[in-house]
Amino acid sequence: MPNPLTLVGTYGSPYSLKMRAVLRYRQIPFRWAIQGTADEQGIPRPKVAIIPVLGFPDASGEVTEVMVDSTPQIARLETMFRERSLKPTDAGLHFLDLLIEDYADEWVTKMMYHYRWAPRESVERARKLLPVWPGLHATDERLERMGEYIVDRQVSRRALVGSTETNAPVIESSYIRLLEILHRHLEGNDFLLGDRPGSSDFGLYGQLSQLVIIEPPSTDLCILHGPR
Ligand SMILES: N[C@@H](CCC(=O)N[C@@H](CS)C(=O)NCC(=O)O)C(=O)O
Repeated sequence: MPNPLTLVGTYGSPYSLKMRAVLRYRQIPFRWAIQGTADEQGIPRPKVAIIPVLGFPDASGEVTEVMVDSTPQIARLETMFRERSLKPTDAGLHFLDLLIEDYADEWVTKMMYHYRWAPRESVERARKLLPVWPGLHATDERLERMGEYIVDRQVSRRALVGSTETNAPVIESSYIRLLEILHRHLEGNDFLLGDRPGSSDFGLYGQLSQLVIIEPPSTDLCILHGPR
């Protein structure tokens, strides 16, 4: 068996869960390294400090190359592994698959950020939950400080991501429309575009892994408008 890849990410990161699901579906051996823990030791830092980081080992198993950005990561995996490919064979479907993946990565992520960092109850939940994943053994005081740091940073970046009072109605109605479309579509289909998943399924899964499980307001909307 080849040396496993490494995926650095965390549970509150939609793109990390997207890539973790891709690796699992494709049955590619990998090691899951939680960002900010000792798991990350020895893994080179990427030029752009974002997660997930995909690490490639040399012949000895040491991670010597890393890359970020989930769409090119998926493309790279397509060149390395043949089995259980995500790429549709039909060119038209391939285009649609990439388009919907991009919609998930670039637009649905605004819904995710908005529902996590705008409603007070979500912010309070994230304040308690997010620090625990990298800090399971941290003291209560440290968890509190980390929660404070994360909340201050993320809430102050809301406008940068597009979550403003002006945009809120657009983001929120778009989320409900997505839920309703998925609810109807999944009644008769297992996947978005055929009988096996493509990149778009994983892109949407990553964002929804947060929206419909972690944040209370968006989870409630999901139950109301599209529980499938
Ligand atoms: N386009 C990237 C986006 C990755 C991304 O935005 N990751 C977030 C976490 S989910 C991040 O690392 N943000 C940097 C930060 O918060 O400093 C991808 O598809 O992987």
